[in-house]
Amino acid sequence: MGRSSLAAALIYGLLVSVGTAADRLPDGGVAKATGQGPVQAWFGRPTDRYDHGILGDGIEGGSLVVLDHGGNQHELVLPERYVFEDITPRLADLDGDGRNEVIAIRSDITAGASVVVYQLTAGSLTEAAATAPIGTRHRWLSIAGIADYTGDGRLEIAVVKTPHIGGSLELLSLAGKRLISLHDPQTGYSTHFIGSRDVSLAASSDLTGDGTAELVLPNQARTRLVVLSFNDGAEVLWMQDIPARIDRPVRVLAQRRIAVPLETGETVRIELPTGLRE
Ligand SMILES: [Ca+2]
Ligand SMILES: [Ca+2]
Repeated sequence: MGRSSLAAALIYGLLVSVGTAADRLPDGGVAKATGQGPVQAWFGRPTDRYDHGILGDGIEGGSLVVLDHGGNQHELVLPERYVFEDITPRLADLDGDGRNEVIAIRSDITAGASVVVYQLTAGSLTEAAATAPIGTRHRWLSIAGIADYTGDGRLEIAVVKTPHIGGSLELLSLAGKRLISLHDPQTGYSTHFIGSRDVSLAASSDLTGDGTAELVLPNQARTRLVVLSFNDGAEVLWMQDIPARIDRPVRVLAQRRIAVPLETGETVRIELPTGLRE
């Protein structure tokens, strides 16, 4: 092969590789899980067709790619009206059948973001359930966490809708083909700020030792940390003002110990009081 045809082949190779499943979203990660069904998941076919760019750049996912427990790869390519306005998909067995679901943030270019759940059935990825889009383009939501927040042994999805303009926290449960909201929305929270590649600043962990996860998240101004329980309706267990805005995801270091990264570059360590709830 001569130099020019080699160069042409290289250029052709580059061209055909753009937007294929082999291309992972540049800043996206690979979710991994044990169990049956999808055990790895990532976003593919990067696209700039949605002019929103609140997750650090204007490049969003155009497809969802999974590896199943048998090592087979499957891809779901979104229609042009959607993008995955997300970084890394989440894998969790929401209905307790031993097979993982894939949970993602999908935005409709004209109607904004929704939570979507996919299942791998009969060798193909299919939509199991989705929330209605927020209703307006450029309106996003943050998947704040996935855990058993209610103590019934099933996982819920904690979501903060429109975290940049007055966040509204909802707890979603997969019920058949629907994602139902378990409580009245709780306002005043934010788990994302514009430009951050951290889709959620929140942490989900059993902080009280009762066997059920609590949600630890910032308030709307990101200057206060709040611990919420959903054991018996949404209940604020604890809150504390923070000396600067929360800048990166909070981390639970031990049952009552939390690390809170601030925009100043410092990380504040907080010891929760005993007796939040026994
Ligand atoms: Ca399942
Ligand atoms: Ca639950």
